[in-house]
Amino acid sequence: MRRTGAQIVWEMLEREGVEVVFGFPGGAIMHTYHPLQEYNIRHILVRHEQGAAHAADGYARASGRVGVAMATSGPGATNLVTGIATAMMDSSPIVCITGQVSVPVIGSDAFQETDITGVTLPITKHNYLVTDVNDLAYVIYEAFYIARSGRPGPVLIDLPKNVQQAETDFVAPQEKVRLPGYRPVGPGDPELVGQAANLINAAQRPVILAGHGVLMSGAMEMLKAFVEKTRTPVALTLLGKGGFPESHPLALGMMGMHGEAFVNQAIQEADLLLAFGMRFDDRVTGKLERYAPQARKVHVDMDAAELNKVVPVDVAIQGDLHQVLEQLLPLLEPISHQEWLEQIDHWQSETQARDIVNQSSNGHVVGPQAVHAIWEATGGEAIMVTDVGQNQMWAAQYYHIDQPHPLITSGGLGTMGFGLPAAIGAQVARPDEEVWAIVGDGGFQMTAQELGTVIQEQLPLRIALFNNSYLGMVRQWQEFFYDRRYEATHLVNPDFVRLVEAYGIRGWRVTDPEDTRQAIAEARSHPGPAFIEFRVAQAGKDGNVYPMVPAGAALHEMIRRPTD
Ligand SMILES: Cc1ncc(C[n+]2csc(CCOP(=O)(O)OP(=O)(O)O)c2C)c(N)n1
Repeated sequence: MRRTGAQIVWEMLEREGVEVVFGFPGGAIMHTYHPLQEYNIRHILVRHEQGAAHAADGYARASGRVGVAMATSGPGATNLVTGIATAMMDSSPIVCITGQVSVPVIGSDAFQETDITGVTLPITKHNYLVTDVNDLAYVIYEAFYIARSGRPGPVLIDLPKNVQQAETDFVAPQEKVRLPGYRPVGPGDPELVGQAANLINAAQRPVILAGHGVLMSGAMEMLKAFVEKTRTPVALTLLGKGGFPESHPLALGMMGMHGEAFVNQAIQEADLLLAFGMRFDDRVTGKLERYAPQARKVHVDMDAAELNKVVPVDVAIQGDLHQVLEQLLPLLEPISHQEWLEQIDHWQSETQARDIVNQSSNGHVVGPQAVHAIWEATGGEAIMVTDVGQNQMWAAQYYHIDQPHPLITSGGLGTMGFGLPAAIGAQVARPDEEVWAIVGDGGFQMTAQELGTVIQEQLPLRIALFNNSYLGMVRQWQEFFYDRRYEATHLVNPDFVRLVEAYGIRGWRVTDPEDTRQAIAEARSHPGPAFIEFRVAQAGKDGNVYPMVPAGAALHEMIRRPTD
């Protein structure tokens, strides 16, 4: 079979089961676009390549499959960079295909030439510059394998124009991928698993720290079995949400900088931390020197580079979490931990008394109350995507997830502008599910052009914009830690409802908290895309994210929510 490089791209994507590519064309990738009509792959034209990378990422997180983004050389490729870095930090499997100038002119500053493999070297799991069309099929095959296996991540394939044009005999790769030094892990070392079991059986005050790895390794049921046998409470990281049902009596909720105080307190007082598929990000540890000082620590992660990286542990097990839990379970003795759980309940009741959802709103629309209303209306069953900032933290705190699907949010990189395009990807991946994006007025304006994509693809997305006319999270830090100097955080905004209406999207504006439920109900029953602008409180008790661990403080030294 004679095929051009361009045809091989689509042949191989079809073979990898790719149904959709998010992209934006240009000179150096036009040859690849040309034969697209001959293949059974949907192309979604975004408005900016950053949107393509985030959409591929959102697609990957919502589907568990590899997301694909395509862009031209130079500015097209560099526009992908933020999305690639976002996917890298959150271990999201995407493959990005970029056009490149022809091989003979590489290095000559040809028109729209950027060394994108050089640029993305530290933010991809792997990348390729393909200089020979005979290598192309295997490179794509290997790229998908690398993206989805082991600890997933982004892979970039840079494809010079003459390689797209060149012809060769196409043979689909059949052999197993073999990469020296790259071995996605299986079970843990039985000796270490035994040591972990001894610590677990001896613990009086254990806490599980459940991270993204629980979902990624499909260990949700195993974790539940572990928790129920050992009556060990579970704290979740931001990306761990969905790995353990939040309505479970042993679910504590989110830990860390904006975790509830009782959760952080439990971690600080624990005598054993079981870190399952998480990486001790500084947002979850607070000051390291004073992190969980009495606790022995067991860490299970598939990536050896995470073990003993920031928190030295007593037992470090490299392995696939699902398999390690399977090994551990028969070694564990049933325990009730009655006293410990009662202690945590006591701390929790004090937190509940401060919960904003139970407080009067003083006439403001209050972010957490709006999230709570969306959670109630959807039964927590919608796929929730967030942007970054206060909106993100309120969504994490108040949108409880019981199903094994993630909160789709930029955790590691904290990328403003992620929300809308990632929600597009999630909606494309799950066309029959209700998908919500919660965004702030700042981050929304970083990628708002993707409203055009929403309309062109007629995606029934629900967007909740929390408008506080500020870069809210930064304004909050200025209020708490920078003498209330509100430098460079006030935003003069457009009329957002008119903006979305200009795109042909139905919009609602909520200024009175009494209208919250009605607007959500109307937006949910609207057949096409729907947008609600909530004019939320700008500051103070109703406008800040509580509780909060100040940067540099220990995890339990939280700024607590003021009470009425
Ligand atoms: C691309 C990018 N630039 C800057 C920041 C720093 N930052 C974090 S939160 C935030 C404010 C976000 O404001 P907004 O989108 O209005 O959301 P809010 O916090 O008000 O909910 C900023 C500027 C970031 N995370 N990402």
